[in-house]
Amino acid sequence: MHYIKKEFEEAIKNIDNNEALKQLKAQFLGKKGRVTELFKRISDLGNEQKKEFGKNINQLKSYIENAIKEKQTQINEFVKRKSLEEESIDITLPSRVSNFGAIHPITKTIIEIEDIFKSMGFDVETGYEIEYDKYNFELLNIPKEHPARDMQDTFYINDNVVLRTHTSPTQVRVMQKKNPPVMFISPGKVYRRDSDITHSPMFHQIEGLLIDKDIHFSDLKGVLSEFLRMFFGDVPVRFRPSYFPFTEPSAEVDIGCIICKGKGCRVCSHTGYLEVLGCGMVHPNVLRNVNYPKDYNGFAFGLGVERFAMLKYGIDNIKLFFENDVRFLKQFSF
Ligand code: FA5
Repeated sequence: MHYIKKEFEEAIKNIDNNEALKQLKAQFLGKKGRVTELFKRISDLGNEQKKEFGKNINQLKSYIENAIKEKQTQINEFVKRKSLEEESIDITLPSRVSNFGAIHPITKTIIEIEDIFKSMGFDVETGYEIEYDKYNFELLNIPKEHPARDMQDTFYINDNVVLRTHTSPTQVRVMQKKNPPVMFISPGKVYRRDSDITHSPMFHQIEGLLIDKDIHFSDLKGVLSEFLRMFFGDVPVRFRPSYFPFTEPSAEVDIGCIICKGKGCRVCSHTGYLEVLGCGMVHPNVLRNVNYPKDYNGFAFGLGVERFAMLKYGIDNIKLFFENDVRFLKQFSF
């Protein structure tokens, strides 16, 4: 019996996991285990010996049971400590960077322009992208067969409905709804059959309209010059006579070329200036079409958002805005 105990003690010394411990238990206490075998030998003994032998086996059995229990506790504690060590958090590691979305450069430009005009007291209105011919053209003093219709290549849905070619129809819609004075800008998508590196079939415009008593061309010049200074910084601004059917007189506004600083380059066709928007005093026919009183007048303007964004961020191809290449868009996530 003594040698079984010794054998057990030798074996348990080297055990360090639950599986091996289970095997050891079976080896000594299992059905065919060393201790169980001893019990079978009792029947061969005389009465006196039986008692002594039985007592010794029971002592050995409980010794082995206790030793196994103790080992089990040691193994459990070891496993727990090891997993705590392995799972511990290293608070000195740098954090993982999340992939944040960013505002699209066109949306960003619209927000920036809106903020400037809001700071001057302009409201923000919205119009319709699918528009009646009447609003896109006729009420803006562009009757059918008028040559000015050729200025904007139009997507027709049917004879009377178009994808709006500019944001100017919003002028009429707001004036029909509100009595003067009105003072608002209106951003949105517009559509033309047009496509090259500076023209896209879908692009964004921002319309502006101010109607009140005693409004002069000098007010138009003052508001737009201040807006351009706030958006582009200190650049030269030039008003050039132009033609739009819905304004009279009409003008186009240029800023000193941002690329060559006015020296003349390919981008500004060696003129030193870049055209940025169209404007003018609202044509009396347009005011008459919305039944505004005769003592009210005002000015309107319309600008291309992509053009503003391209100039501000030095982008040379309008398509980049719409290809949704994340590498391009990421550069604006500041
Ligand atoms: C107009 O659309 C007038 N409605 C602007 C206006 C409003 C004048 C109120 C007077 C009073 P124009 O066709 O020039 O004007 O377009 C305005 C701007 O839109 C242009 O200066 C240009 O920057 C931009 N633009 C025109 N076509 C495209 C296009 N296909 N892709 C991108 N931008 C364009």
